[in-house]
Amino acid sequence: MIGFSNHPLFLFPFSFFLLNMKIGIVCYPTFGGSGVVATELGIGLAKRGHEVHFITYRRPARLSAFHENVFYHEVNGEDYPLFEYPPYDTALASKLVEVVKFEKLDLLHVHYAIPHAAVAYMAKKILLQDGRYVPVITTLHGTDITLVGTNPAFKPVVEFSINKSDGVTAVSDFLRDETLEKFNITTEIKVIYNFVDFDRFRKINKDHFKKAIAPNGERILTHTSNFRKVKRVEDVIRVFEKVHQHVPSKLMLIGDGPERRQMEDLCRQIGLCDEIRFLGKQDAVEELLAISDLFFIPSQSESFGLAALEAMACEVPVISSNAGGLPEVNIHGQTGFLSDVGDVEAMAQHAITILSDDHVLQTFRKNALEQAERFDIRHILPQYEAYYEEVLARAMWVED
Ligand code: GMT
Repeated sequence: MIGFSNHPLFLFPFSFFLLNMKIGIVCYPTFGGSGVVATELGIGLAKRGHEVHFITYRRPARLSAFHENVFYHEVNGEDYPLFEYPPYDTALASKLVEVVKFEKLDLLHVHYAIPHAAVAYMAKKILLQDGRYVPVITTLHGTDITLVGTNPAFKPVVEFSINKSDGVTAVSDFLRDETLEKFNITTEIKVIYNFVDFDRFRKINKDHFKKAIAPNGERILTHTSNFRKVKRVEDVIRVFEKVHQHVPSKLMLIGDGPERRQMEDLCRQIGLCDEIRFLGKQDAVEELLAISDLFFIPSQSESFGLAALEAMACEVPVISSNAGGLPEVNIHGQTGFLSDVGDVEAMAQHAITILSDDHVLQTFRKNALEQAERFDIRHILPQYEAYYEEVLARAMWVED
């Protein structure tokens, strides 16, 4: 730690102490949870008057409309016959240097540590040569720590770049603890939970949808994910198979990914193709949650479970595994039920308990909404703003 007064360079962020900041957001632009959180955060910050610059290789999925104060900078790497894999990290670092310099950004907030934290550190060092200090905040989302980050192919760089970030946040207590346990972390990790925007996720009347999916008033059970192994979509189908024997019901599977083909085969094998709808990727997930009676998230590992929170905001109770941060979101016996990973029998019993009685279902719906309100974007977003200010203030005193 050194004081700025005796530092050889002028390490001031561009507009320190201004209420409105210029923030660079780096994320994966795809349908994954980290990209969703990053995009919604950026849009929310822009609505509060900050200037937000998204820097990534494709326009983020939830950034389709025009938003005042929001800018998008696409990273275009040069292709060259020598490259088997175009060097995205280098192209991103160069883009960060350019955008920070010319847009006069106050800070960079990178989502998902790999490779963003290391790339941002490199950009920061390059900018430092010009006497510009851009603090970097890294938000850890989940598999960057729990699955991918601990792989020896990445671990030293992930650990180094977390420790070199000016601020680090994790999306649950579980993820913070897991990071401290699995890595040699020398910096503080602040927990800022995932959030939900109630302007978008709320129970709205979509009776015509409901009739199309469940023409005879069947209960509607829902799962959304990227159909990766970690999501255990097979458990969803196995649970549904059992529930369907007791409760007239339909299952909506939303999303797409590597497991989808096998899941379609499974539905054919068990003869439930007419009861299970594969809806693929959907932009308006909230409209489908609005007609749902129960949500499944039986993941092997889940640092928070944003999909569960979005369901709860639409008054949908949750049947989940007890993995990772899910117990911080879904409260056993109140907003839904939690079971050990893979315990299909228990999950089915819990689902039947909720679905068999209208009064029970209504109580769980009400509790789910109340719990979701704790994670309202209006509570969480100011936590990010306060943290940005804290990091900016601290950045003046930190050497690198
Ligand atoms: O791994 C994924 O499923 C996607 C991943 C991501 O980073 O894109 O999602 C993670 O981040 C979300 C937003 O913070 C969390 O709500 C999810 O729980 C988390 N997924 C896992 O931990 C598996």
